[in-house]
Amino acid sequence: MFSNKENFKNEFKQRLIGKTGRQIHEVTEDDIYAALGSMVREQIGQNWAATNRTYLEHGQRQVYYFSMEFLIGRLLGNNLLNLGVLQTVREGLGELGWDLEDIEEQEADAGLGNGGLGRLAACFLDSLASLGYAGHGNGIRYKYGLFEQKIIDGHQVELPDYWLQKGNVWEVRRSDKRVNVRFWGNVEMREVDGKEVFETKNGEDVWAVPYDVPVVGYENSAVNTLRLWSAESAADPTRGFGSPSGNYYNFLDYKRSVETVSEFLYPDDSEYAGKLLRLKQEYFLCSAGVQSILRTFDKLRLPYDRLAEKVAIHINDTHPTLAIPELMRILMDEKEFGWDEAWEIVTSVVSYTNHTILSEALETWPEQMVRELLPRVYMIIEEMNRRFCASLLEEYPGEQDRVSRMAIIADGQVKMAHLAIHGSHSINGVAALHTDILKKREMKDFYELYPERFNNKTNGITHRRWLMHANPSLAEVIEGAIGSDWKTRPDRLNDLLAHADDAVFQDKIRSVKHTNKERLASYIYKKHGVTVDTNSIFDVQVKRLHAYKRQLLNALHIMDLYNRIKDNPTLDLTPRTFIFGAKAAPGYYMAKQIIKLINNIANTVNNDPQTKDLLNVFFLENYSVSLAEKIIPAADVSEQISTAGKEASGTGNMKLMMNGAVTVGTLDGANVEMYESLGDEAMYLFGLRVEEVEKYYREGGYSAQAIYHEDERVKRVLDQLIYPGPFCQYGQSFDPIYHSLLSHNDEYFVLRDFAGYADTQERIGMDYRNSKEWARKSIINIAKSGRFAGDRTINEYATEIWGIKPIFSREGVHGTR
Ligand code: 26Q
Repeated sequence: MFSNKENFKNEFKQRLIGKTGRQIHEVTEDDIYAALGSMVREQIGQNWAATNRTYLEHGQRQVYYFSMEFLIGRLLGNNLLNLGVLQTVREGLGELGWDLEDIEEQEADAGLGNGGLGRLAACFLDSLASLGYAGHGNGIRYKYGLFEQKIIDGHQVELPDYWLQKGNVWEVRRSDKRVNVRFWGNVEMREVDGKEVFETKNGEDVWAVPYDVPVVGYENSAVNTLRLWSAESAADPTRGFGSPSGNYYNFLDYKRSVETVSEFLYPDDSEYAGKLLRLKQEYFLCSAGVQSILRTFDKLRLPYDRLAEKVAIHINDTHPTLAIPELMRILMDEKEFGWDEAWEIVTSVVSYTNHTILSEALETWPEQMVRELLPRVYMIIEEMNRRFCASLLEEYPGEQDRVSRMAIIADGQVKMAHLAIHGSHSINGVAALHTDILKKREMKDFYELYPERFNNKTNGITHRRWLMHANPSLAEVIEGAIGSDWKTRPDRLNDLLAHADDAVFQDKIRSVKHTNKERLASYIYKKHGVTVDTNSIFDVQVKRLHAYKRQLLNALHIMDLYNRIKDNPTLDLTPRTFIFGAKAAPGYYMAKQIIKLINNIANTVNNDPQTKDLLNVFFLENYSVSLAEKIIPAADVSEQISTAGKEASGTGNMKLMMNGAVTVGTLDGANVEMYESLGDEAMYLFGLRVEEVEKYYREGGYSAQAIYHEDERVKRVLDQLIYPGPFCQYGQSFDPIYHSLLSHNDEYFVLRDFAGYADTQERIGMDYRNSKEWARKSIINIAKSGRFAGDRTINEYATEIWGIKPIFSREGVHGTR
């Protein structure tokens, strides 16, 4: 089908006509997308079946990555790239008069995630397949992904994201592989041959129906599976629905209520809220996933005590922790294992990644909710807790305090992190600093108990999507300089260092950046009707909106720049375009205020004749994977300015670095490791260090008020938050922001870091003028970004946590058992 351009064109035209029943000049871009998508899907299908057969025959351990989120974005372009037919298709379509990029735009983003954690899962799937590992995803097929964001009058408005509206060419519904998930009910115990046997009766049964999405490896013919579960009613409409007249409506109500389980993705809130439906979702994912894994394992006809040889389950944060008691339940209640043997199997199978430091975000569930919704699972958790506490008391005689701190159930809450740590053989953080904080502070007790379980796996991103696909012109320039080895060995990007001072190469890098900036500028023009100066610095902050990420620091600094220009219209500033993209959780009031503030700032600075040539601000609505692919290649400056100690890793920092943006950042998360590679010549550091932040928290001694009174510039911008003026017109005011900084003493040290940030930004503005030096910094960033490729990360997980080896390679399949 894709063997060469002519074949492709012929086959494609025929299908297009066959599929639409229209003549070639009548088809729409939608038709073209659908036809191309189904053709690519078919091509993948061949390899998909073969891959599954190979894995079964090979008999090696397979990894299942359990995650409530897979933020995969669009698949057409990436699948074409990984199949190795992108060029053929782009040219073929071009000759037929169509632009592949426009066709790609027809695909809805699969926005099944909030941000970093969900996107990481998607990057990992790409690396797993591309490195030839047998590693699959297990998630939920939400009918509605993360909300679509509109900005109306500067405010965020949320709309439902019905991404399946036009259908989804990539998924295959597998009704034959559905499994039953049971909620509620009561546990009955019987004695059979002197053994206690448990069964849940009168429960509510829900079908979990899998929709499989192929995950295509890069030019290695491997196709792994992302299995997404959808909830369907398992009830028989002819039975048990009240009075004869009420049956039908009762049934429909019931059906709808059951199907809400996979209806929508919960937005990540700043504080953890224990919602029943979310708990249902988590159990639904875990129970369906575990059952499906065991079915596959059954094909091997091996005893269950060998499960861990063949299966690894990795849980993405604590959200899928119920996989632990669920696997215990099945092993004991259905496979007749005793507690100790089952426990040994479970802990050998499961490993866990932590992604959060913020204690208010740690997941806990009311004990009673778990007991009622999942009675048998609750019994198992209770027994785990009993045994765990008893063993702790033995380990630490007399230390009742420590035991209470570490308990899995305490104060009427089930603590998911404790459950996850106790039930896993490996616990990892996502950047060196983060893992360190887990060991020394957040999970200190557990680290003392299980030191061998803790390890670090610094995050990484897929260079295939974030460089080769999102920034093809940069990929081409890189290839021109160092060949194409880096495409399968991203660490080889390092070879670019030899070209950092090469004036011709610098020119090429600059010109690629400029082209990308023009592309983004035309997007902005379409959206905002404003012409952007592409010679200005494109300064980008794109990420979820959170207080700790400090979009507010960036915003206050822009207000200050505005003030300085107004005071001195001839101020010598390098023109800048500040670009924001961020969704706020719908219930996160402060975050929404910050969005409104940024939009007010944009309105003022973009329209003031004195500032508009020096300062522009754009808040681009609906930040998503596909918008990221447009923004990131165009960035000159990358804002990674979280309060030190708060950002577990960050991954946007890596994407921007790989695309040649220069970071202004704090020593937080993976920035620390970026700085180790880049040093001061290629990265701009500022702000408090973690130890200083901790010291302030411990000892007090920070006064936001004092800074307000001492620093005139700070005082002025803060006053502008509440008094009528350029940023608060028509009686608006940002009281809550103002008070969070002054009355509540600025929890995230925005004011404390303000001066350092402003000075650093000033330096950036001046340095940017030296275009040779700037290009050099940019090249060093690209060169050193190989360390942050997901392939490196996945190889570490594979060898150090999962104990697996690649099965597919570009040369073929590795030896069978
Ligand atoms: C939990 C319960 C109920 C509803 C929502 C949630 C929920 C959902 C998503 C809680 C947290 C999240 C997402 C967290 C997240 O994205 N963390 C980020 O993970 C990245 C990948 O490791 C890191 O790079 C970031 O530093 C970290 O913030």
